[in-house]
Amino acid sequence: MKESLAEKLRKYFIMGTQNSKQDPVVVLEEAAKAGITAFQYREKGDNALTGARKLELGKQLRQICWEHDILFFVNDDVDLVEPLEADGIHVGQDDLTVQEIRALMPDKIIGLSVSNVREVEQSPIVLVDYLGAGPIFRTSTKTDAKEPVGTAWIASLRKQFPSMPVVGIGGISTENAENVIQAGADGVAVISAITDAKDIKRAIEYL
Ligand code: TZP
Ligand code: MG
Repeated sequence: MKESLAEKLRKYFIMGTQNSKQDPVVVLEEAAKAGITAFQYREKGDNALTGARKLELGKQLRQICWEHDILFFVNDDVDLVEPLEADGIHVGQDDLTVQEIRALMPDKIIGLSVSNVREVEQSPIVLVDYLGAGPIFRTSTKTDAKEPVGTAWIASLRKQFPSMPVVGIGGISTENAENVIQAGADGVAVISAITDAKDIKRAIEYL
């Protein structure tokens, strides 16, 4: 890989079947052509795919990422990392611990969500490869999202961890993405800014 991890996290698209009225394969194809740099496969909620169907869709999405040199992450599901040959896994505070995942996968990229100082203090940051910071702005995509923390949280993490890749997440749009980068983030992680875009190509250009 020529670019650094931080550079490869610049435009980070997250999606599962719950996020898109269109076929996720079609949406990811379009997003990949338009220049996303990372992708996270995140099946969540009541109608989320499981088992063989989750794996099957994952393979299709994974293939697109290979073809376009896009980093491919799995959300939470450690059992899917090897079958999909994912580059890494992203976890939150309530998932399998970073210590457990690192022990299982010494060479995979691990991303961890942190929303406040307490979560940072209780996390083994040295075992993590990048941080997801948020929700930065209010979002209706994640029903159990915490209160927005604003771009100040990015600035705070950047100061505490000068060389740790940080991506902002939550309510990030073509209008406010620049503020997130200005605050010190290496990238923006988005769902609806892409899945709900009238023009995906244009949206990604402006992120
Ligand atoms: N984690 C924190 S906010 C969020 C996740 C997965 C949802 C982001 O969705 P959107 O549509 O980009 O606000
Ligand atoms: Mg999780």
